[in-house]
Amino acid sequence: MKASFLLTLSAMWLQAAQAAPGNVTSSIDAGGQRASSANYSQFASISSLSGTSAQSANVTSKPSFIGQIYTANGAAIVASRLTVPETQTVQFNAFAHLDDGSLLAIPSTTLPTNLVVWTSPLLTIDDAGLGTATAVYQDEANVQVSATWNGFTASLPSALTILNTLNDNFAPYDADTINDAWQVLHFGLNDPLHGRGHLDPDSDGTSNVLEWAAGTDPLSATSKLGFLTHNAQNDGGFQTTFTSVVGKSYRIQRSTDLQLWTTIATVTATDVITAYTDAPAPVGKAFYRIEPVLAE
Ligand SMILES: [Ca+2]
Ligand SMILES: [Ca+2]
Ligand SMILES: [Ca+2]
Repeated sequence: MKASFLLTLSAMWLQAAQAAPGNVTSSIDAGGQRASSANYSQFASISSLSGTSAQSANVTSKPSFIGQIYTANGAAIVASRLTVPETQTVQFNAFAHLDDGSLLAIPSTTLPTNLVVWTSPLLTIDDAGLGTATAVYQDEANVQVSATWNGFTASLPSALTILNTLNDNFAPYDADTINDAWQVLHFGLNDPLHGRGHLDPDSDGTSNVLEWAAGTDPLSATSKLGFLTHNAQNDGGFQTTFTSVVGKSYRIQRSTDLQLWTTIATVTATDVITAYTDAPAPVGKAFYRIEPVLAE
């Protein structure tokens, strides 16, 4: 078996083996280009290294492949996309920055030696670098992502933008009908004891949901949607006035039995008091109510 293997080696190696049978002795030629022993042979030239051949069973050498020793002197990270809809994912990848200027991908693993620790204010990122955007109440630009590996910290070259695509999913104001941005505007980022939809923190008898729908101030008892005056007119018309918010639209509804309500007009307020005249009003009794048109 050894004899057949020897036939595959170069003439140079055969020369070394014959010179020192039974010993592992290296020899280098006069030019310093060739070195060989019973365990290896190597040929080097000025322009390139041709590689190393080895006889050891646990060593493999590839012709024309140069093994290198490198040192990591930094880290770098990239993202699969820079605009991420809320609750959706984005893949991050980390690289070691080597002393020869190249980048070496850091494999995803949970081994402590290779673990990349990701940080970001509005994303949760697992050990494999898969990030999930949190729910937001507005578009969030300039979202920074960084990673630490092996003592090096890297940041994305460009910050992310997380898009607000759902208006009622931001904790702690989620799933209560009201647009979360309106709640943050009036109650701050985290005040569910006053800001959730069913509550009435200004004790004016109008819940936050209705205050939001009407466009009124949920923290002012004098700011709420309601009728102010009613006047039957000589020509058979019936005029009513109600508090309003400039720019908001309201449906005027009428009923004669308090069962079936019919929208008779939709008006957009141009002042804090809006007047509407139903002419001619129905003969006999009639009831009116106003309903804010919800924003999209
Ligand atoms: Ca949202
Ligand atoms: Ca909400
Ligand atoms: Ca209220």
